[in-house]
Amino acid sequence: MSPLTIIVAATKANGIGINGGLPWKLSKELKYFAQATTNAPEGHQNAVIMGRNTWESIPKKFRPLPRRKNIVISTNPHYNLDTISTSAVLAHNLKSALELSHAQTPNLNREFIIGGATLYTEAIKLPPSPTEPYVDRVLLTRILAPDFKECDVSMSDFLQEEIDGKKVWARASHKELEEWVGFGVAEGELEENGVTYEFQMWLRGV
Ligand code: FOL
Repeated sequence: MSPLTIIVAATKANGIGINGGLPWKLSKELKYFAQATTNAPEGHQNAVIMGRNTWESIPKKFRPLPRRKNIVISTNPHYNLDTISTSAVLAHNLKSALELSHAQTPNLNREFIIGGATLYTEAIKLPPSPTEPYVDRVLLTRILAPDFKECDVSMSDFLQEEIDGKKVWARASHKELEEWVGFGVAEGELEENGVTYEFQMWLRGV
């Protein structure tokens, strides 16, 4: 079964959002998000799977995110995506979202879980299986400074999880990150509007 990738930008304390949006304005970081989630071999397309709050956090004029199948999860059976585009579809739970992703995306390449906190937590809990989808990779943009202590949404600290005293997640090299995303990525500490951050990739070890 196809692996899933989480993509997220988070502070060192795992803050990811405030007031229904992102805590920072990092245009190059968002370009990286767009490129990493869009890039696919000729004739193929990726899917981005998100919770309803994340869908609503994307400015109306930018959604559905172009050149990607957008799958939005809401448990509300009457939720209206409010778009005429067929590239956005509604699912009512993660399992059906993954089924829809395959059913609705001919030439499906990769599937990304793009948030928010509730969906990250649910996706990370899918147990590794040879036949069922599970998260084996995290594209993390670590926001190094400032702290953004005012964040009102945080992701769980799953990268620090241990089983039998052994870390579940291991950081990959920058070269591995570039090879996987398929384009050149700035390395080390980057700066935009006084915010410093770093592009990282983490892989499930066990
Ligand atoms: N992961 C990372 N690394 N950074 C993020 O900002 C991020 N944001 C979300 C999920 N994972 C992330 C959820 N929030 C857009 C806006 C908010 C958002 C996700 C995407 C958005 O407007 N994306 C456009 C913008 C491209 C651009 O400005 O160049 C896109 O086409 O992807």
